Amino acid sequence: MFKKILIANRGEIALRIHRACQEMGIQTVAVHSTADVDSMYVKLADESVCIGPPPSLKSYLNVSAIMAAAEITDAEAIHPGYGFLSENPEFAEIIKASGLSYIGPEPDVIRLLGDKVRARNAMIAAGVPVVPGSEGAVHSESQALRTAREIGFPVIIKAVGGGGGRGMKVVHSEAALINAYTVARSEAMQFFKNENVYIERFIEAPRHVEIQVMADKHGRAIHLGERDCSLQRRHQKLLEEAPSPAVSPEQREHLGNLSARAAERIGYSGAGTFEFLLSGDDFFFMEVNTRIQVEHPVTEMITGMDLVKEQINVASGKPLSIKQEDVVLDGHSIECRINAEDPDTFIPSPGTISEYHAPGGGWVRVDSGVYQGYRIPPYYDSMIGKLIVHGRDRKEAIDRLQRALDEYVINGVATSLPLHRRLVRDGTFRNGTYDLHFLEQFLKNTGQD
Ligand code: MV4
Repeated sequence: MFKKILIANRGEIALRIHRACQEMGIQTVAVHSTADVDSMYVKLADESVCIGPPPSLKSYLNVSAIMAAAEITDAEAIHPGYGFLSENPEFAEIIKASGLSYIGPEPDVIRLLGDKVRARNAMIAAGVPVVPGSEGAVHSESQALRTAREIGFPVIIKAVGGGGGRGMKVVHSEAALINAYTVARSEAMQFFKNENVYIERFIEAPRHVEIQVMADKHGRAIHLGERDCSLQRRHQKLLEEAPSPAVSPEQREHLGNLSARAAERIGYSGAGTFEFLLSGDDFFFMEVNTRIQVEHPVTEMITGMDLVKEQINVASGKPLSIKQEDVVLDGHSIECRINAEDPDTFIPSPGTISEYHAPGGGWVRVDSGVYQGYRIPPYYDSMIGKLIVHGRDRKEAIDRLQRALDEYVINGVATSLPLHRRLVRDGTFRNGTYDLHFLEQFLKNTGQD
């Protein structure tokens, strides 16, 4: 096992990784920008290294500075967390070439899944259902038009190098296709340095359901059920839950096994998320996220497994700690993302937290790196923490969430707490029938958007 791990991230996830290391007897190295010296994760880490000024490009995305920090502290492995360098195959390659371990999949697997057309083809080969769409990238206007006619409108144009919802164009008619195709290509070039795009049939009001997979370096993968992440606004998730209120035990087992077998086929190792859209009774593969995700705690709460510890275990070469038949999904868990932002306009609200009181009691978990008197810097993502609850069933989890949200005090900055408090009292949320477009509608109806 590793003796020392460098955590190439900040905020609540850096603290989350530190805690797993602590319990495993592993020393931690925190890296931080000059804006993050006062962060909780920096205070708690065994060692810390300043890697640059506030802008991410000069600190958390600065590969040379991070490698230098690993070198001077004698770290044996690097955990990338989420965001920043977490899905960058070159970063993983440099770490391996330097004789260190990367806590995540092999660079070539990250590269394969980062190319959305190659990923889609790998899933087709593994028997995973995909949306009807173009066979690979679409290289001309006439090919775009032919493909769209074949699969039928509406269609969605996506960047081969994209993902996470960035650079997509929904097209409702032939008349709008050519212009959308041209714009999509130029935006793809601009955002992802790859102009290639592909086309899929657009699924109108689906749910976002994702399967958590964990794989070791000995060719074995298991699944840990699904999370429902349909409550989102502009591709920013606001609340996640497990299990999904829309997935039956039979669907879970089927989709879970398909995902785990696909992971084994492509030589996957570490934690991975297979993203699907659910429309009626049909599942369609979207993409694989090759990192630990923000919403991983809801899976931890219903499985009792520590996913970060398991990531570290399998990265060190150990086999999976648990067999598929020993995975038990127990009860229901919900996570609220707490952002320092205006709950109506979603404009970030950095500043000093003047009063802070986190909720407590049984089956309530708070993953956050902030404290009373902490100054939230303006340079990074506005998420300052997550409130996670567990209940024996969905109703108990929601009632507990409502109670915990009412207890939570964060003053000095605007937060998403008031929005969450309205949401947990909403009938559609409570009956579990919401889809991807529900939140946008909810914000309109409650007159706050
Ligand atoms: C889609 C879609 C409808 N039809 N693809 C956005 C994130 C990326 N993983 C895929 N996304 C979508 N792809 C087809 N063929 C709708 C979305 C989508 C979405 C998906 C998941 C979570 C939030 C979303 C919000 C808007 C659109």
